[in-house]
Amino acid sequence: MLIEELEAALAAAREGIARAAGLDELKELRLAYLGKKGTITQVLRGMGALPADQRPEVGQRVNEAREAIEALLAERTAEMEEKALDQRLAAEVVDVTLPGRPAPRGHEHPLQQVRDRLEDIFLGLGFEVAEGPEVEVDLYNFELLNIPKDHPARDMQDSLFITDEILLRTHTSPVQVRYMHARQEAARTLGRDPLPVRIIAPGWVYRNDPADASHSPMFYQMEGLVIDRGITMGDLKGTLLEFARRLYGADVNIRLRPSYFPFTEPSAEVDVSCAVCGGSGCKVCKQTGWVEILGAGMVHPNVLRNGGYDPEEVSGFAFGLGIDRIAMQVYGVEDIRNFFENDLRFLRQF
Ligand code: FA5
Repeated sequence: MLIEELEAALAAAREGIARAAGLDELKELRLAYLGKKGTITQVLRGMGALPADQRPEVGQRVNEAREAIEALLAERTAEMEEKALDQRLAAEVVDVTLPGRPAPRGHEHPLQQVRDRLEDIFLGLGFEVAEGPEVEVDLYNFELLNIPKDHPARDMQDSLFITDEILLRTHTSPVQVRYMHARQEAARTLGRDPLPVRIIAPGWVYRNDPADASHSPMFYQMEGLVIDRGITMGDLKGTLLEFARRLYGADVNIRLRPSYFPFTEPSAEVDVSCAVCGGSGCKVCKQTGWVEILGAGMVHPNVLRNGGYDPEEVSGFAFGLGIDRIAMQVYGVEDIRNFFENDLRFLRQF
């Protein structure tokens, strides 16, 4: 009796599996025959009522039936999965002959481009790049640069203070003494030679300057610092002339006008002959033939001392240029604010 039931169940399972239309249906069939309450399982349960001598045969038949159903299920499952994959492959076919969709490519901001160019020039002259923090302490931004608290020279740089002692750096000059300290430390602990110093330090600086055509409260500066034995003003002028020629062309000239910075003595403003009119006078140079590009001078003995160098033994020069102002000249941009307004019509020109 049980054997007949088993044969019938197996035949029904075969037919059901052969006719199943999808993977879900196969799952249901598995439950219906092999699940806890499935037909085959029921047959197995009914075996307890059989005489002991019939049990082995029926047991074997049940196992065979179960294996047969398992095999059929596995076969159809594989078949259906393969078919589904084929369908997906056919539907998702990639036509490699289609022309690609071009991804729009951006480019570096004009200020970054000019910064890179300036760095390249100075690296070519044997300088290294150094960096310092944009949030700076009063000590490095002013005091160690020979600008004590309450010194009137602080009025030259309207500053954005965070606390009484912490501010947004107003220039890249704090990197001068930071770098000197780092070199002296390396000399002490690693036995490195603290000379020569030959660095540039580009980066953002901040001032409480209202924005106008030539001023921005946030702008880019690049510091230069050279210290060695026997460095003179001639080295300063030669370096800056070479820099100006590599940037603007072989026929430009520079001139130094006496000026004042607390951290250099003597100090100078450096002008370059106008690259636009060649020095004859135009709108860019305000009819003077010259354009101011940076401040510079011989490092003040107090600053050398603050950095751990002996002014009796070594000397140095330093300069600080406004990258934004140079970018304005290089590209003929008349308003510095254009660089910060993120107008793509402007930025795409560079
Ligand atoms: C300084 O900041 C000195 N630290 C430069 C220096 C370094 C002198 C080393 C000697 C030795 P000054 O305040 O002039 O100097 O600024 C330097 C340059 O920054 C200016 O020539 C100008 O190009 C640029 N600059 C100053 N203020 C602004 C501003 N608000 N917006 C854009 N550029 C500015």
